[in-house]
Amino acid sequence: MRLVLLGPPGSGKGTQATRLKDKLDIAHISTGDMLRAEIAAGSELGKQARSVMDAGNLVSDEILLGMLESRLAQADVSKGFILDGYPRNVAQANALGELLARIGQPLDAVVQLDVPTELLVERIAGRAKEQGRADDNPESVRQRLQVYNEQTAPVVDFYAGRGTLARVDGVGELDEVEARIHQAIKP
Ligand code: B4P
Repeated sequence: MRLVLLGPPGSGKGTQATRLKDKLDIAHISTGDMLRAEIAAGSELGKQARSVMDAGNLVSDEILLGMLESRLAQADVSKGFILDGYPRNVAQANALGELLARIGQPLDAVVQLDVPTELLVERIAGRAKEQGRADDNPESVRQRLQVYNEQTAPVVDFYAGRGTLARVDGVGELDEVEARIHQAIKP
């Protein structure tokens, strides 16, 4: 199974991807986690990404594509993968399509998690208290939501136009949302 999980910040992409990778025994590729690991390691890439992420903006397409290309070349990906956080704009969606065609691993499904904005803000505020993630402050969250509406929402239309999109209600208990995703991606 090769799956893309789409949704605004706080919609539960990371949360559900972690569950799905265990159940489906596939790789979980979170571009946000990969970038945070670069920051934690103090790499040059991490230094470039840090201020962009803290402000709630998107890191450059070029950096993301390079990162993704090397991740998709790793052995564990051959059993399938969930992409969590990529693509985040239409240029990334096109680049992903070309990359997957080149390596002969086309997508099986694209799932969009729908959650109302008030609930997104509430969930992220909850995580800010628990984990203190640098980009979970109110200003950055406002910017992340705006970036989502302007740049990532068109990606949903991109896949809807290709007939590969399933929309899933992301409101409810974690088990309920997970069950809806399994239902949506059933062959
Ligand atoms: P991400 O790490 O992808 O962060 P996110 O969009 O906020 O979603 P996340 O997956 O972490 O949260 P989730 O919804 O699971 O990106 C961070 C930054 O990295 C971006 O802003 C950007 O700068 C950069 N970046 C990443 N990918 C990029 C790309 N492709 N191009 C350019 N830049 C990129 O969960 C949020 C909270 O909700 C959690 O606390 C969770 O416990 C809670 N929650 C989840 N499901 C719930 C439910 N059903 N009920 C109640 N709470 C729930």
